[in-house]
Amino acid sequence: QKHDGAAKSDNPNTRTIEILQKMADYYSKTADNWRTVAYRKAIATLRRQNKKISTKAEALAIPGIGCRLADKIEEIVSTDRLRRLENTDITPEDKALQLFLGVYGAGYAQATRWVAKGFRSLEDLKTKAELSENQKIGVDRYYDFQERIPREEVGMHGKVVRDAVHAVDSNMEVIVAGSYRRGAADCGDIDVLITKPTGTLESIRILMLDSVIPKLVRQGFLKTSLSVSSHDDGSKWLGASALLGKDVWRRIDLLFVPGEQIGAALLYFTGNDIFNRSMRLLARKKGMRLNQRGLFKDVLRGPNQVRLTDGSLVEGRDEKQIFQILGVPWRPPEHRIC
Ligand code: DCP
Ligand code: MG
Ligand code: MN
Repeated sequence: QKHDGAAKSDNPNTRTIEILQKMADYYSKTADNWRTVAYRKAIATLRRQNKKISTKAEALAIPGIGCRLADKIEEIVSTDRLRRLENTDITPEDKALQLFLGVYGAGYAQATRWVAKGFRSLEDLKTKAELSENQKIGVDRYYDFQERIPREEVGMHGKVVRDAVHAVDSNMEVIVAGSYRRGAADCGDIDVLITKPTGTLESIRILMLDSVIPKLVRQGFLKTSLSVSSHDDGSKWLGASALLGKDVWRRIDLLFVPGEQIGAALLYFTGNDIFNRSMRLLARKKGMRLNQRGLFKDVLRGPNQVRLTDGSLVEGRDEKQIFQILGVPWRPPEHRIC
């Protein structure tokens, strides 16, 4: 499902990677984070091999690939498929669960509850379930949100936002991050960072919420907002957008970033999530802390690694500096898939 720039078709393990990717996609939909991470790590490792891995023993010899994954790799290579993916005895409940997991705003717990109540189709949800506002939109626009967005269209949504922002302040910057910045051929959503070198979060938020967003709504580009959970700090606006004359809604995230945090925000919102996890871990090993607001030092930790203080800001504005301070060679966005 993911088609990031670094996928190499001349890799001898392409077919294995393709099938493992399907497994990873399946597990990520079932919210099985542990397996998703294991599969994605194995895929990244296989991408780096320049000879074909055919047997369990060969797979096991590679650090980061455990016993069960090694079994699966051998099965894929010798049979050109993976039974686990083609489970023939999929029950109607399984099918409904898979369907409901695709509803925007519905997690694993919610999807399971719907199945338990006897719902089996989107029509069932529409007519019989009590849906939140977000879930209603998620059901109505189910197939829109499921579709991958071609790279070119992501760029066009970015441009609409950029033009509207520049119309009120030409010193603002609008950067499309996420998988788009990593060079992906298609994206799951549109992640837009909105910043200004001298701007505070408050000033950017006021400008966006009072002026730019209402204008984009009137223009017919922004279709709806999707409410954010209660622990939102006011630094984002999530919703849906559509290009003029096209009735296909895309998920769009507008992220408001103070100028002094743009480097850390770029790093975070470019991802991917696994790469971010490894960078955060590295910072921690060096006694620092990395998040979307900055790189911090002198973070005091108590028993069980519980953080006692925020520490002091080391770098937030410059993405390259953050790599340098962490002692990591610069990696262009296209190479940030783990
Ligand atoms: N992110 C993260 N951890 C998460 C979710 C997100 O570190 N649990 C960061 C890394 C992501 C970025 O935010 O790259 C944007 O999140 P998306 O969910 O939009 O993911 P991508 O843009 O990478 O992929 P997609 O094409 O599916 O949108
Ligand atoms: Mg994205
Ligand atoms: Mn996003």
